[in-house]
Amino acid sequence: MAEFGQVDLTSCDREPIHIPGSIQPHGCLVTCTVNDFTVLRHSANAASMLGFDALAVGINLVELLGADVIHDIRNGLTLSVTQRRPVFLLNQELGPERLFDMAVHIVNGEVVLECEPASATHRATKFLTQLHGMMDRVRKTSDITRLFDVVTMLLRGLLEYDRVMVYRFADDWSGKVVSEARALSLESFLGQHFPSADIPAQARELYRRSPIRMIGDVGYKPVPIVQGEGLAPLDMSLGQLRSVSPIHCEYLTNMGVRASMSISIVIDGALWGMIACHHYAPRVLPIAERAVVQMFAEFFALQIIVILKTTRLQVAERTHGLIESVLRNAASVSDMPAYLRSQIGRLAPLIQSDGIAIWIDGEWTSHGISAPIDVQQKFVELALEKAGTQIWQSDHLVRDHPWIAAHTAHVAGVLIIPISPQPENYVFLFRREIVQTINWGGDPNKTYEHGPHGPRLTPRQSFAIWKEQVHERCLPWSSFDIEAAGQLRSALIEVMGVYHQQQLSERA
Ligand code: BLA
Repeated sequence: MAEFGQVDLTSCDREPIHIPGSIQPHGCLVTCTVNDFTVLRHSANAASMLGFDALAVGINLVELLGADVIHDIRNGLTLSVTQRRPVFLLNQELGPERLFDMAVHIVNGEVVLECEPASATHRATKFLTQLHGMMDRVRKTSDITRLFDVVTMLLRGLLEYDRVMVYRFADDWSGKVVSEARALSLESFLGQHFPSADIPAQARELYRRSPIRMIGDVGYKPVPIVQGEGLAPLDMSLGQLRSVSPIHCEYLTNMGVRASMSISIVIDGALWGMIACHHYAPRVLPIAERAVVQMFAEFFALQIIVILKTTRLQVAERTHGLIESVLRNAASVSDMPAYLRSQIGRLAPLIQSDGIAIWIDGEWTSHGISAPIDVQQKFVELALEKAGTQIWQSDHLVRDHPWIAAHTAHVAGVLIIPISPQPENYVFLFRREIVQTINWGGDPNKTYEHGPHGPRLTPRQSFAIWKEQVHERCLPWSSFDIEAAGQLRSALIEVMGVYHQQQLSERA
């Protein structure tokens, strides 16, 4: 594995961001043994920030912190172990007039205490009083796009970051800004796509496990961790103060951003997306406020699940209704192939596409974009070879069948649905190339500064890379699309089966 802070643009995904060996300077860190609280390591700023000159590796923390604080920490640890995440202990008095918020967790049998200077009158109470109202708004919103907008608007109002976005991952781990609330003076990133490399695989895995992270000031000077001989580097995956990849700091700096915070949205155990916040001046949100935001994000994720489940049912019902209405009179139809050909325009809205074709009894009928005659035959061969009696899809025909792709430049992807019990009749759905419709939506005149890694680390360059990666591909066929295709397949196989039976008995 590479060393933290030592990677370049081609090896970002090998940077061990969980063991940076340093922290951000808006707090300090002390680790100790579970049994007797002997100090194992501490950040270089801990003694001065906490006001304990005697703090050093090997000393006992109980004497420094006092029985009351240790009691709270022990209670916190029990919760941390059962919940598998840090527990926040607010307003701990660690010395005369030294008030701290503390995050406590255990990693590899070691207690990690992270302390951030606190004030007695923080805004967490305001946050908590607003939380209920915010949750009500979320609960009442049943449209997913509207939900994203409600969430970015509410969070920007609450947190006072300059920009709050909902960033949603696609199947290939590229991402799209699906909602944004921002200061009017900023250029918009709404609707913009970014390549998977911008949040590399190990960062995504870390974010799946650890729900929130904050960078107080991208220009910070990391504070090293001092530790006893022979200790492995501290795993800071669940840490609050973890030092952040310098490459990412450079990215933010190039954008003019000074502080950021992002919260994971995890659905069914997988990272679905993030709420990403930017501020154009340094900004540290106190632990208590981060805890409230984290709770709100969990509630947001639950509402997404509710909406996705409802949508799935609605799509299935709508598909069922549409197929029903097309096939209602099918029983009395004497020429089923001719009937289905005549209904092609009504089948088209079933699944979002740019064109549909039906190949039935050796005849091709289409609606919207389609293929020239010589290519039609190739599509049928492709269907026989790849689909048979199953649904088959490609969002990248150039890769999966270069000859077809070369001869139908406007078709980038296809969904093939068998519609008879024997593999011979098919519905084809076609989609155009995705980038044909998407352009950079940010300020076209905006020029970005860049640091040692050059211009790659800017949103506009990211977008250009994403565009290159999806070149010649269509919008991927979603699980909803495949389910709808399955419903159509079952319904048509049934009517075509009956039709073929009738034909056989007529011939007999
Ligand atoms: C982390 N990259 C991140 C994070 C975001 C992004 C949101 C989470 C950290 C945070 O909260 O700030 C990406 N942020 C974006 C994008 C937008 C945005 C796309 O606002 C669009 C508007 N980053 C790169 C490249 C590399 C890279 C090219 O762009 C490496 C080759 C690395 N990004 C990178 C790393 C992290 C990261 C290593 C993890 C940072 C950490 O947590 O230590």
